[in-house]
Amino acid sequence: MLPVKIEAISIFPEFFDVLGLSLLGKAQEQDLIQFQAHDLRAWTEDKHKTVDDSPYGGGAGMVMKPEPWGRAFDEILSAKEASTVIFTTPAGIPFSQALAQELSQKQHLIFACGRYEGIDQRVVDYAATKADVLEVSIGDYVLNGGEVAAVAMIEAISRLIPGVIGNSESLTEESHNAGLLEYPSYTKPSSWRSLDVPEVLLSGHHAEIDKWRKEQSLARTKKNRPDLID
Ligand code: 6GU
Repeated sequence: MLPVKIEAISIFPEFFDVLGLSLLGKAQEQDLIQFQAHDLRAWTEDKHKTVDDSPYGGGAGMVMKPEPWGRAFDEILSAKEASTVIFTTPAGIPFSQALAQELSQKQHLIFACGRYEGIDQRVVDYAATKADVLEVSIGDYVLNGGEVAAVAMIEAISRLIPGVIGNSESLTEESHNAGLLEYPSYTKPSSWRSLDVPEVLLSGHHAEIDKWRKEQSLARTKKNRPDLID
């Protein structure tokens, strides 16, 4: 199997250094995933490596100018392979486990990370003439840039790529939970600082344990995420 290619374009490629750690680092060593972070400034042509300018129409902040992005896509997108470009933006569609699942089936992903007040919209329109394009947000809050959001999405996507997680049971167990939050977990010791592990988990009675876990999932979901119930 060809490795899944995941690239990121950013003015702070160092944000992606963390992807060399842990499971994702191993997945790259095993050639399941090929990850590469690019510095957008490599595609500037002026002495100051300018990537932003003031917005047409006025307003606060700066907008990322289109030319460096255009050159980056011309180099990274090839006519030979199908690519999906993900623009990170708080104005995007919500990221979800379902979207992670869908993106984990792709052969080539490119995360285009905006900073400042965003990227000139023509960059998105241009990329859409060469690739599948999505504008994606990780939640209803504002980050200074898309890098941390891209790292979160890359981790969620990568662990769904076959072979990346040794124990594929952890993946099936998660999907069994369909729609509800995970039940609480415990390990040894059975008593710690006067706090005891729930008796049922020590009983070895698997039907009772399953029943208890389902109840806990439901109770936790009602408390923490009532919007998920129905
Ligand atoms: Cl993808 N980018 C930025 N800058 N802020 C965000 C976000 C993305 N998702 C939520 N907030």
